[in-house]
Amino acid sequence: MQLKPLALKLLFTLAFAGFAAGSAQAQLVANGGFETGDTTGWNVQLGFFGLANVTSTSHSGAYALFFGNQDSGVDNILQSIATTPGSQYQLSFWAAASGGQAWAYVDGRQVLSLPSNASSYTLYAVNFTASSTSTQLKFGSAAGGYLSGGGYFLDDVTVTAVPEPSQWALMGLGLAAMGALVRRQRAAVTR
Ligand SMILES: [Ca+2]
Repeated sequence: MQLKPLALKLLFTLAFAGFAAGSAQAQLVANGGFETGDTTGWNVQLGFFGLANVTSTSHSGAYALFFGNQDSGVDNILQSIATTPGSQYQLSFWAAASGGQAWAYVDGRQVLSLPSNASSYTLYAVNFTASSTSTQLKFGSAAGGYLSGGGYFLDDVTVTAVPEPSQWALMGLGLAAMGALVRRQRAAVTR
């Protein structure tokens, strides 16, 4: 079947829109991988913060954050990100325990409690719905026992928007359009 130019143009438009919808899910966290070599983009509260700059202790890149107790309190690291009220987002990060405990919070609400025995890097993810134009992320860490020197490695913190159903439909159409274009091109080559 020969596609008419108008239909072809429509397919190109759909393919582009689909890809645009897919690529719109940008990372919202600044310095989520700590590759600046410091805590730029984050606010730190109390305690001891160090950056592990050995690749064997980072999940990716050259740096990871090491935080936890060298004191008797909980160390917190915070960042506020721009969000759309009512929209869904996914927070994900990699973390590894070094004898400590850690917790993740969204707008002050604890969303994850990390096990103190997960000593190899583990991917954690949780979805949340934004309630305002700014959402606060917070990670807290403390040792299992005070002054025992424990803590947590944290790396690759990301927040991305979860596509709305309409965006999924658009992405699906885009993929279908790309498939149709590829099939058409293959047919043209083999002719
Ligand atoms: Ca990193």
